[in-house]
Amino acid sequence: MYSIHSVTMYKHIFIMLLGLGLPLGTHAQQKGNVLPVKSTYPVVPTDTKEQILLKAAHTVPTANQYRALQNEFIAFIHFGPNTFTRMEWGNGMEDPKVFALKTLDTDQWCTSMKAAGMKMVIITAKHHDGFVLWQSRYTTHGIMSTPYKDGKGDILKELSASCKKHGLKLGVYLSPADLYQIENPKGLYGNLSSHTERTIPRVVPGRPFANKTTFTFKVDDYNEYFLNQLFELLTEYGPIDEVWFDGAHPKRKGNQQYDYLAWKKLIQTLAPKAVVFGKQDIRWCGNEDGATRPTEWNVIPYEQDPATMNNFADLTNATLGEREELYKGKFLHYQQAETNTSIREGWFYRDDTDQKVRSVDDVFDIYERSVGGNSTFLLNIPPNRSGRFSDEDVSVLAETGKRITATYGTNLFAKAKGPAAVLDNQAASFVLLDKSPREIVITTPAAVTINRLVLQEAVATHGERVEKHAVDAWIDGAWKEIITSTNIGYKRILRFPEVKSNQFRIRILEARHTPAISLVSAHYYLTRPPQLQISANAEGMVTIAPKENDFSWNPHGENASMNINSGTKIYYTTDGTTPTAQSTLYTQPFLATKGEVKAIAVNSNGTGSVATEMMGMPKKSWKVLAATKDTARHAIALAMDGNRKTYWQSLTSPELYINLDLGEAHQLKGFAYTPPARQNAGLMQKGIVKVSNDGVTWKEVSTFTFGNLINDPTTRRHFFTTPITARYVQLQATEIAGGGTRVAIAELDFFGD
Ligand code: FUL
Repeated sequence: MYSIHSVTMYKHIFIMLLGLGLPLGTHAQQKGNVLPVKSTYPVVPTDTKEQILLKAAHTVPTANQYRALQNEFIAFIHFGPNTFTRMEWGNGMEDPKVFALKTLDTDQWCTSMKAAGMKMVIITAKHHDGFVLWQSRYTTHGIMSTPYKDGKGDILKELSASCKKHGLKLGVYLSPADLYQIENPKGLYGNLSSHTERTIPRVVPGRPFANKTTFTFKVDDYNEYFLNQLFELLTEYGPIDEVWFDGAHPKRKGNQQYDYLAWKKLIQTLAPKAVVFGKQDIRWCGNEDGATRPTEWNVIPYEQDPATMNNFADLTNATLGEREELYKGKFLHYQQAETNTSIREGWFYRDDTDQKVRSVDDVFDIYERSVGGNSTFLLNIPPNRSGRFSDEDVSVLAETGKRITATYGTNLFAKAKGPAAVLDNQAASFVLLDKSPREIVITTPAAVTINRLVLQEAVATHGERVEKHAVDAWIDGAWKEIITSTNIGYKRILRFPEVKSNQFRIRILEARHTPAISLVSAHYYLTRPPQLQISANAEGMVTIAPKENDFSWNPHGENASMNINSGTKIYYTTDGTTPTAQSTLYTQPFLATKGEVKAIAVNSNGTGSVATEMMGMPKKSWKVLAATKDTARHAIALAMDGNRKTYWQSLTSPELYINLDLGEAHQLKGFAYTPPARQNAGLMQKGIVKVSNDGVTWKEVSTFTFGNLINDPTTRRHFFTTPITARYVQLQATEIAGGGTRVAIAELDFFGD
């Protein structure tokens, strides 16, 4: 049961909640609130758990934070000397001329970002190496000392102009860590200068500022340098909507401290609409992988008042913001998470051959988990050495944008009946679930098929309150629960196998206070039968799952295709016949130690291609009799652990071999060699197979050749002309791809009887 409200409908004078002993406020109150809303709530020692929870339920984003939440999907640009040196972290001693940029197309960046549906771009104006991308008055270590436009170029100016043209907001990353200022003899970082009064901006003859604001701060040399640069960035490049302070430090010096409160004063004066990342406004989600917490709370406990804090630690614990955590806080503070990761393996561009790009499935999945998980998705796209986004990145952005529009651009509840305040697509209107049962029923004029539901709470006026909820669909004359989930907050995207109905019900199962729901919309994601991958562990248990993206930088551990294509069914055969929807339904790993497993993925939009894998015999009773000595990190057991991501790598040796005891005699038809996918030292290009009956005397039975392993490091199979019966087998590498004197095996399989 609910009542419908809009922010202007109810203006009550706050009445103290008797019994709770909470402070009397005089603010105009929203219906559904029993306390004034604040972005930071102090907790007093006498507060009970209930009072703390109530305060948490009245902790809301500031106007700036709320605008930032509404951006949802934003871009990151890492660009600088590292783009040319192919490093992830520079050392600050690079000659600026290594930044050999000849062309730059910031319009192309913006067009691509817009196509993805991004609303803002944050650029590394200065990364840890200290090189600046703009025409700073306060250093020569930057774009002014490069050949680009004869030292007159200004990347930030070009980007800012493109952002205006394409309607994107702009943010700046200014690294507090500064290796140039550490390493150069006249560097200011950690130079032990004293804190004295300094006027910001420092006057530079012949380079006046149009903005005449000045500040006086008692700071040291490096903080003055930093403030001067912030002044330039915040006054000369149009409105800046986010200032990004990274916490990483490749090196430190002189116990350099940062006077963040001075930086904050400057930011709040010059860019009053900007949010600050890494400080009071926005926090790091805790990883760079694109991993998300299943429940992301934006109301966070603090030991001190964030308004006066100078240092903000990273908050990486999984239970952040849960009830038990809140009870420990001295302040409750609204601080949203940004889920930041890169579209490429690494933050900086390296190349278009080895550096992999995330698949569309992966980016779309992270989008749904982050934006639909109460956080903002900050995706890095590193421009290449021609000053452009590479083609693959452009196409992934475009395709992701298409999927977002195709899915979320159409609301299948547009013509539905139900509480108007949640169906009107207006964030300001909401439904208060202040009576039992706390539920919302929505009826569509005709049945709709959906597999996504979007829910939003009125966080700006009522904070985040829902802790647990469920969705039902009316099917065959009864309510059927289709999904349950935890919090909602700014936005929750629910994903479930498709369901067809004309009636849906949202039930709030647990909440911190009266829930205020501002939006419910329904969507259909066109699922695509994913490409499948069949794999077996050392015991021969076979798993069939959507193929994982070949992207090995900071793995997030999610199976993107599985996540976004829920409702897909997998069917398989083990007798070599082509599987159909009538074949065995895959529900759990099964044993198969010979022959071929074939599988298909089927959903309402079709059938995917057939995946085939030849199954090897179980490896659990194998023993290594002798082999070339292995490296400590890549032990020989990794060649037979059923995991193709791990590998054996030997030391260099004139003899590269492995002698195996298969436990008992088998009739062997052949073997499969899976080389390591990610490193190419030791790939077996040619070799000999020998067998033995005692493990001592060996007889050569076959030779093999595998071509093009470096470019195509996929599993290779070799079959013997006639089956061989043996208990002991030796594989000897006689030629390594690209030369070399070590051998590497990710997985070895023998095909037997
Ligand atoms: C990290 C930095 O060290 C990386 O280079 C990158 O800028 C990333 C976004 O933040 O802390």
